[in-house]
Amino acid sequence: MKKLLTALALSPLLTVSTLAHAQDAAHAKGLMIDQAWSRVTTPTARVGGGYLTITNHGPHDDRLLAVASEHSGTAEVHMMTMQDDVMIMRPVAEGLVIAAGETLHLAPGGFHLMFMQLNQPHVVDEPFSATLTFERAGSKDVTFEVLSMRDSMDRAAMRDGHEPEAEGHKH
Ligand SMILES: [Cu+2]
Repeated sequence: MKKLLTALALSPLLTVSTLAHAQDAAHAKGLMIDQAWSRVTTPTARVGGGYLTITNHGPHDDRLLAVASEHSGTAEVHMMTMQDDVMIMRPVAEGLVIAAGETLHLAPGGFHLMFMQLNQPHVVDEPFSATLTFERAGSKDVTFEVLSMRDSMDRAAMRDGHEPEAEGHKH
């Protein structure tokens, strides 16, 4: 990071045009990602979930195609469904559609990200990052906070009853 800052400082023209371009891209593509979180895992866990809210402010539907992170060998977009009275989860085959103008919540019990072949556990207050690849918006880096079991239950319960705008209080 220090190297990058030095390089940018030495070339002010590059800095300005690069930042302006990045901002244009973020607005033009119209996807907003927030409230990315996960829950703590046991130290030897091989899988962990990822939850977030995606809002598509753009005029076109978009699609979440892929997920990758350094702390997992593979990662997938999953959905939970009932099969013969048992909750099962399976990969979303053709990518997860975020329709134009819609907000999609990935939350426990529904759509979620599944980080697999973990090479390190999810530890409370140690955020991790992942790269989400969208059909139109391209790749986006997202930081996931890691909540304790208790806090994650609160977060999941909040999701059931309220839109994000109503979540005024913090724990
Ligand atoms: Cu899953």
